[in-house]
Amino acid sequence: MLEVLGKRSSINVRKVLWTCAELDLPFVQEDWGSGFRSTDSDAFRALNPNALVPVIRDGDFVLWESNSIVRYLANRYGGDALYPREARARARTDQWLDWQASDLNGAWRYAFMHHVRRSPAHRDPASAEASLRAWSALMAVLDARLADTGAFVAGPDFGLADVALGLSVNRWFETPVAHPPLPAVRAYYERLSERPAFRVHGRNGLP
Ligand SMILES: N[C@@H](CCC(=O)N[C@@H](CS)C(=O)NCC(=O)O)C(=O)O
Repeated sequence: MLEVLGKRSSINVRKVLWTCAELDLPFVQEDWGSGFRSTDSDAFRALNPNALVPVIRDGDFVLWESNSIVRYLANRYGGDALYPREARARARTDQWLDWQASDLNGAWRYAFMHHVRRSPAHRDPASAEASLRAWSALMAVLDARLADTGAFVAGPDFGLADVALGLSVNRWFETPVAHPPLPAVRAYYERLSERPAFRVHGRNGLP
């Protein structure tokens, strides 16, 4: 059976758990990462040299990097459901998945570590403010896109881009800062909340 290594509180592990739930895919999950089993061991690094979660094991196939994992699972087990095969539809999904992993992730990091994790290494208020400004600007980009589709990130249908960005939107609302009004993002958050798997793995009180 598919094994998911990583703690349930990690935003990147939650992408994998949510995708499995959307695909009705049976799996076993083990808590790895800070606060649980340490990933800083030769045995874990043999699975992922970055010592990060999530990692999956599917038979003898081991894979790390959350967005690559969800693509693999949808490709192998999802048919056309979450990751369309048609070239342009797939490219649109990839565009938003890559944007989440690169630009959006990079923008929020300092503000999130400052306001939520209260990290000693992220105490500088000016850096937190700059990060929040960058994060808000990208959330406005997402808001414009969602106002355009009136539904999901890649278009009218729910898919993998929503797994990555739904969790990002949840993090945005769960971060205790003043949120500029982004009506399409707010409506999207409510739309996603109609999905039982999002309520379990996404909007579950964790940032
Ligand atoms: N780009 C990686 C990032 C993975 C990552 O940063 N994972 C964090 C948890 S969200 C982690 O493993 N932190 C170290 C730990 O918890 O021990 C991915 O998307 O999978």
